[in-house]
Amino acid sequence: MRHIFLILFAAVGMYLTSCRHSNASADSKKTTSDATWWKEAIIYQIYPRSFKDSDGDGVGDLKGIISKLDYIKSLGVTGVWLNPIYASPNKDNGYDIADYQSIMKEFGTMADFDTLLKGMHDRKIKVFMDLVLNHCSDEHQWFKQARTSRTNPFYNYFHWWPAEKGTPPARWSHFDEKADGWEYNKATNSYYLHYFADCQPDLNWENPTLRQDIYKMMRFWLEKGVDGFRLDALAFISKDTTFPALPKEYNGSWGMFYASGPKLHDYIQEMNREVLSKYNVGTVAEAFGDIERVMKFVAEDRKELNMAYHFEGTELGYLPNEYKMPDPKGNNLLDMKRVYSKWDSAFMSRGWGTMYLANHDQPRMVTRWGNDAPAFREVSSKMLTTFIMSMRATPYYYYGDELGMNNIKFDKVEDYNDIELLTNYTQIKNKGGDLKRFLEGMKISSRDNGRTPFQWDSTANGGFTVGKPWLKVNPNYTDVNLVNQEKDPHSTLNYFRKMVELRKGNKTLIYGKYTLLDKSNPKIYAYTRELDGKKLLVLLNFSDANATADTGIDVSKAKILINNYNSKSPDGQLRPYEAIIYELN
Ligand code: TEU
Repeated sequence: MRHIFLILFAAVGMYLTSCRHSNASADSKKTTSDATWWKEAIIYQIYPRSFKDSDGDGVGDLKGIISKLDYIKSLGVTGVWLNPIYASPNKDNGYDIADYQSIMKEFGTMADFDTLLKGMHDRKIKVFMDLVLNHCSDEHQWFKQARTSRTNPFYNYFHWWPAEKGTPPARWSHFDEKADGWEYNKATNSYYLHYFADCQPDLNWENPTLRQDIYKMMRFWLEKGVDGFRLDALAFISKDTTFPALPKEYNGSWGMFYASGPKLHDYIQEMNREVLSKYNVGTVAEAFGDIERVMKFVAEDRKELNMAYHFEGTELGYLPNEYKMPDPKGNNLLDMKRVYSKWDSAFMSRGWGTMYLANHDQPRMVTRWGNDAPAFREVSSKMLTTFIMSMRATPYYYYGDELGMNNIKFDKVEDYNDIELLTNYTQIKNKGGDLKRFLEGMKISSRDNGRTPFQWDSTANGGFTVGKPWLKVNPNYTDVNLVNQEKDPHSTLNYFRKMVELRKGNKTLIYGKYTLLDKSNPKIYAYTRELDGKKLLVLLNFSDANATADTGIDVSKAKILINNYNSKSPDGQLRPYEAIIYELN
């Protein structure tokens, strides 16, 4: 949340060891012997709203996904994460859930879901559902009831501050124009808490009845056969319900405070005992915080969850104290190496990480981390794919990145849909801030850049819909589309498929020890992966110029496993955005 992550992660320096850190005893613990399917999985994230529209209403839907199951299978991925598909008024595109056990009407029906799940399973693809447990929609029956009276049994499903106690202690809200986390409700003469928009009231996890309802709902999906959950904003579910004034050390770092609820891990352990431990389920937490905190979600002995995101990588390259405003100096590869190496070493002996460069909260990876100029879009997309797929963490690969889809870069605020952008725009406008500068920055960082519809072919709207798409399709669909890329053996699409097969066939890429090389090279990210005597060398040129890696490794006799250029690399030099994986023995 906001720039606080930059502050959060600065605090973990002490925890770190050198990037070249090697810990033999820890390494030996992380071998294929503790393999589980979710460590070996390659997850493809689908934003259902933007994947494929089957009925012409301009919104993607489940039947649309069903019609593309063979395509998904053809990618070689082993799992799919669906962003929320539950009934929702869609103020935050499904992250405001009105009914956890029914399907959003724009997306279809429960029968469609069953067909989708079976279709995935028939193709040996696991399905991860997105679970939003910190808050629901103000249109959920629980809240509709709760807000009618203080004596309503659902009143305690939410957090309230009675007005007779005065104004509630300040809490910040992420999607609120006033940034105020409390909203007054007349019928109960009390304020309800919402860390996100005021239409997303926070659920009261203190209430055991609420918790049991949540667990029952989770069992409902698991009994249907879903294979995993991505747990949205989970770090925020526990609150100190005395609502003390924010402690000084959290002054400004709201997210860190929100992620420190006193009973957070009691709840997750209870969820594990009551639900997760009874199924072969994979779980991934949006687990905010530094390494110490994130580890609590996933350290095996704690019996909580399996995998965690860190946000430190995607927060790089922005100006401090300005939300998602790109630093004019651009990205600094040295920072990137430091962050990814640090998290690799954190997960070396405990827990398990995830590797992603994009998702529905991020812009397109090629624009942000590669180079979307025509000369480099394809090659830099392939290089980033190589990075994601060669790190020791489960890859989460975002739909459309296999085509090298890039940011749409809207000029006008009217083109945007995202509640986050629109809220921030209004805040800046109300303060008389520089809206032009804001919109320029958002061309790089806004979430809608990553939410434009999938580009299937060169027909109208990229073949996504025959209607009016809910969000504009990137006009480059006439060139950048699936049909074109299927025909081209060297397309970004076919490169992704190759990289998927390489990872699946190579335990070293999944479990092998990671060692950063040529640490201070500002252009090249180089590392080895080693397992059971096998050693791979990954070289990634993150720059638009030729560059030389100083790894001390002689590659003259090494076998090239993959290379994003179609011809052999000239000795000693990596071409712009070149990526090579060598097998060294
Ligand atoms: O995001 C969690 C979150 O804390 C957000 O502030 C996130 O950091 C921000 O969106 C980045 O731009 C999750 C979902 O991934 C997001 O799509 C939802 O909007 C949010 O929860 C509320 O449910």
